Amino acid sequence: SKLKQLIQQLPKAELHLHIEGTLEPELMWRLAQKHNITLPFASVEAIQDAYQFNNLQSFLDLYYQGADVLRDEDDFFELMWAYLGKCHEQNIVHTEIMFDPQTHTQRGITYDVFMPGFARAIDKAKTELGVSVYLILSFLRHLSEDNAIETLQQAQPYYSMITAVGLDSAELHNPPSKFQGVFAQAALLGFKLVAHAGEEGPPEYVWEAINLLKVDRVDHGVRSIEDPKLMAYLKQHQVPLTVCPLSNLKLCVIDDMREHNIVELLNDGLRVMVNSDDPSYFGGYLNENFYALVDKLDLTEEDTVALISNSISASFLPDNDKQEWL
Ligand code: ES4
Ligand code: ZN
Repeated sequence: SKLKQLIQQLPKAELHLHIEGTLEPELMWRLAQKHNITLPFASVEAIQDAYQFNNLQSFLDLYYQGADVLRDEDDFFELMWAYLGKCHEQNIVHTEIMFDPQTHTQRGITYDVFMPGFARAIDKAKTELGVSVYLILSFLRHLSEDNAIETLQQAQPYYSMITAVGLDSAELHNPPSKFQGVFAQAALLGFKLVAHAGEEGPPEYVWEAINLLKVDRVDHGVRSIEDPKLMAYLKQHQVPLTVCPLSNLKLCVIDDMREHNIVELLNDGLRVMVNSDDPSYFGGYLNENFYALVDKLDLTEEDTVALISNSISASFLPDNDKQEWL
């Protein structure tokens, strides 16, 4: 359709993407063979068939298991290079990518393995594809704050590659308040701040991310709609919400895409945009997330342009660079 062509053609930014969530079954299979790892799957198709989730935790279990095939620098290069190629195909001109250091350090893979792999792919994408890339170091919230502090310290040789810190993994029972100390440290080091909140967790967690962690953006935040005072605050301060439609559907945050509240949030004046989160696991990259909205919601051309313009304006690019795309 004309609207889908517009979505494909417009220059876009992606602000909520976990690099470990771009690991396609084919690459997982190939890396398992390369490293002599026995997967609990009989084929690439069996991996794909296992991607049916009831909630966030049932997904995270497979996501951490999948990431175990990433062992050497070349693996991290290949993972990053494949995603940045997708960005080029989909006219994503700028992307702010989360990576989970603890997913790797916990199994003995150190920063000096994954960071040089990422750096090589990012440099190649800048020169060969013209894609602009920022990195967000994301802490696993099911682990302790002390472990997060140690993880931030271990990243020190790579601070110049990192724009922001984030907070992901199991939201329920791991509120933002648990990470106040490490976020304060990261702010002092000059990092921008983001946190997942209001995905499965209540609006109170969004308030904590804003008031205690002092985040610049909220990842997901779709449950904010349950709290009118919070909605008024998000509108007044134009706090960006990085919404992920196919993710919300696959993790049963909603039962049907026709129930998704992204258009309501947009029409209420909130700064929302579309993102793919973990595209390999949730069945689509950025454009497919837009197409799902076009197919199931009454998304207008005006809505589409507003969502895409929000993706640029809510990025951490300097104002001069944003202007080029707005
Ligand atoms: C995640 Cl969808 C989602 N939520 C929380 N943590 C995550 N890590 C990777 N994807
Ligand atoms: Zn996420």
